[in-house]
Amino acid sequence: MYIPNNDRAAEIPLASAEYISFASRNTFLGVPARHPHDLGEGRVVILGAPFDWGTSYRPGARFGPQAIRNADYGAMDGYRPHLPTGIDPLGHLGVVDIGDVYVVPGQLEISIERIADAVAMVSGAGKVPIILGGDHTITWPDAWGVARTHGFGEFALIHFDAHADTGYSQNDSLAAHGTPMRRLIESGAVPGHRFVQIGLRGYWPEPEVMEWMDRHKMRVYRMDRIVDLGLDTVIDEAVEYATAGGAKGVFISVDIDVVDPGLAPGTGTPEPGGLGSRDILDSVRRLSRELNLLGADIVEMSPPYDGRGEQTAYLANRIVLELLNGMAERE
Ligand SMILES: [Mn+2]
Repeated sequence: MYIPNNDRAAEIPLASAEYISFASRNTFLGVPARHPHDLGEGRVVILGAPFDWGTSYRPGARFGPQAIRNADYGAMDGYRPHLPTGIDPLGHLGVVDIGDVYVVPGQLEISIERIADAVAMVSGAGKVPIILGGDHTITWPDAWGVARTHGFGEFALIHFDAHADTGYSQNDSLAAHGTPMRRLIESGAVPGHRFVQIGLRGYWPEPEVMEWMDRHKMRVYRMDRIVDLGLDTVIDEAVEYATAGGAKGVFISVDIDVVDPGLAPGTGTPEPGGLGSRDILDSVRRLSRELNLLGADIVEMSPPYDGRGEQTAYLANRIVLELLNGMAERE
């Protein structure tokens, strides 16, 4: 285990741009800033994990948290009344933002532990953590951190992605953006039978890995199956599956590459033929309305590859808002 040669840094699980140059400099749409040891009365805490050293191809997701927080044309006033419901989910849920985890560039293990500690701190305080990534490696510490509070094997994980992310290793590393779901299953944090994956397509992983997933009873909805069944039916089944066997709640992980790269090009491993923007927004809102959301992350948003209109950052921002709207409607 790497210990940084800096006692002050080692004590700080969270940090602003004071410590890492690519950390966010403001809060999500201007919601109140809080400190992890003083989270206040609200139900939801936003935090960033500007980590992209688990990436196998195009990097850049370290700039995701800042881009997602800022992608909006409105005032940074922490107030966003939703047209369909009239609810301002930011105010209704008392959403606050504690900034970005002090991840250490190039250091996988210490960064992962710090992310897990920060998420566990939020979860342990009875709040719902929403983590802005970062590459998909972070879902390992994100869901692991939630499991430290809510119990190993006690909740479902609904995973939107073009890729399964169940590889054993990538470039001989167990921690990488193609392996987090395998780590969660192996550790017992989220057993295979509590996984629902939506949107898989393309040319990875190989058949042996798909067989491993089958053996672990993961529920997988590939894009071709979604086209056959219709997305509404898939979400109906996901809700049913996620509550089966007494699961306490759900963690939702959205890899932005589940959306077609024509609509969301700002990502590291684009795979054509994905969901539409409307599809993902409606799906996450429905899931957080119908299920007990214990945590969520939005990952793989890579600003250097985004379009001139910053459409991927805008979409990621709205995915967070729709998740929050669903939660607010549920109450
Ligand atoms: Mn992924």
